[in-house]
Amino acid sequence: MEDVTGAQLIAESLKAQNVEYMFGIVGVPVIEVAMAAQAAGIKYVGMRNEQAACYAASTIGYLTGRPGACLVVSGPGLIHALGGMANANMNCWPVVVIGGSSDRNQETAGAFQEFPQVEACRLYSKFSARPSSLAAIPSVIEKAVRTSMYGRPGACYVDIAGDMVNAKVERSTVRLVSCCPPPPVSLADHSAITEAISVLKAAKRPLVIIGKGAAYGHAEIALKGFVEMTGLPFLPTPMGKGVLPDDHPNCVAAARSRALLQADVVLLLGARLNWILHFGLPPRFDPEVKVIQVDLCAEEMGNNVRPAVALLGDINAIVIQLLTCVRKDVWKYPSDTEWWSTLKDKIVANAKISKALALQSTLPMNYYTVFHHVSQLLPRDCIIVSEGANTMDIGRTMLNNYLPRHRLDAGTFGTMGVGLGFAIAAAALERSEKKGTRIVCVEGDSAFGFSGMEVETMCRYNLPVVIIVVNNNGIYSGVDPETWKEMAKMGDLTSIAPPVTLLPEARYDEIMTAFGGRGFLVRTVQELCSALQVSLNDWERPSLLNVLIDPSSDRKQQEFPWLTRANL
Ligand code: TPP
Repeated sequence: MEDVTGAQLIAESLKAQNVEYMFGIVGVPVIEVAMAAQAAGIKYVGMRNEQAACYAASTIGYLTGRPGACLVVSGPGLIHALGGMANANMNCWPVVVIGGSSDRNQETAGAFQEFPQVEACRLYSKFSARPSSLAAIPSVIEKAVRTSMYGRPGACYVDIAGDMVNAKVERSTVRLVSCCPPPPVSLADHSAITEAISVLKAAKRPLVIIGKGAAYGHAEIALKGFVEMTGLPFLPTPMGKGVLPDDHPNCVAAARSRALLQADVVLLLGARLNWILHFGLPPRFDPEVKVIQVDLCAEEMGNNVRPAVALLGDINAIVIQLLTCVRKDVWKYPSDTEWWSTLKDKIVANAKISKALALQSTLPMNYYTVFHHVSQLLPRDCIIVSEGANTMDIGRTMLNNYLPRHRLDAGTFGTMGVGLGFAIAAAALERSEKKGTRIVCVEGDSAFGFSGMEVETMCRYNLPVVIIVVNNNGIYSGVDPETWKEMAKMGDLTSIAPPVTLLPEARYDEIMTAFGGRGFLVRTVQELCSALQVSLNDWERPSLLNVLIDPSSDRKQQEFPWLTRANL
């Protein structure tokens, strides 16, 4: 007869559900859970903050379609993870958080790190529960994994009381639940498909918007067929970038505002009409725009704009339905329309402005110069992780993606601090898949600071992430070292330093060298290119390029007043 502990049951249940990665921080009462996970064949990555651990675990969910696990201790450990759960839920990425909690016989007595964890997680998750016994663990874990993936994906929480971790039952009395299959695929109603095609055919200024739902739904092959067959212009959302390559002739990302403003029919694929798409409303959209909304979540239909046609179901399956329908009709949107000329003219004009800024040779460099040169050196198949305000916004327009699920950024929740956790998860996956994918993390200096200690995690596991900190000495902007010194002479900096400022020319590169990675201080184009080349050639350890730019560098002049910074 053999006994099995609560820790082992959690680990084996996760493994039975094909959960391959666990990110976390151990302590009482979960250290045995991490050890059991490794014994069960789950890869365990010890992180430096639970928030970053949860960002990492949810990235595994987004990239593979199966959740990663995040392991946290009770009270403060779980509370740190809530940020990651909220971010995953907002992004619709599957993740399962396992939280240790106080011993049951001490609950309400003021136990160590006691906190109402199951209740706290409800706001941040789709499912939050504590197994009532050791025997219930496998089914609760299966339900958490299944719920995280089915319907609209998101975060799930499983609580394990401290006294249950090392409690034992006879193995023969417990049954593991077999692996739950991927979510069932549902198709849109056939008549709605026909209607969608007739609305598209009647459009004068059609536009396809590709969201991260299309990336998550692996719709890339069908979408390529659909866009090429129909000849329609398309626009990716930030994480929809790469579902079709940014250099595809039908991509109108460089004319984004014009495309949104003047489109009369929008085919919305796996994207929500939230702040990222300006709610689908004027002044950013035509008030008469007809939206064909494709989403796997029924409740999403009609948010902010009533759709002309609602196609409910799996995005890949629906794009195949649409493609089958247009193939029968042999319909193509003409390439010589006024709409295409408007979009193409705008693309050329915008590219000219960006190029002029990129080729400025003054020092310190501006954002455009940095991104122009970085983009020349990045491999086409690299994963670009990006966060910051200007850094992310300008980076999105200057750094192309060519493959789906190869762009990870602050996302629907606009969360700063996600980058290093995302990069660690992507690098851990690359380590086992060995596809030769470089993970490049483009960070604002403020954004980097939120999870900066995770460079130790990268160094500890030899994860060869390349971090580029675009350092403008502040949040949105900063001041130069001389101005900072003058301010310090004038009085207490807490009274006079602009709240956006950070330490001028902070040596973020030395954080990386402190742990054994490569660090570079970069001021010129030449230094940038040589440091990036060296870093991209190193598969053994991480690198950090601390790129000092003009603290007053900004986005190029915007045509519309609403395009000045609003949200991030
Ligand atoms: N805290 C969190 C968790 N998320 C946020 N979005 C913010 C604060 C507010 N915020 C938006 S962007 C940003 C901050 C703090 C940082 C922008 O500075 P940086 O990363 O240096 O990029 P830059 O715009 O300077 O290029």
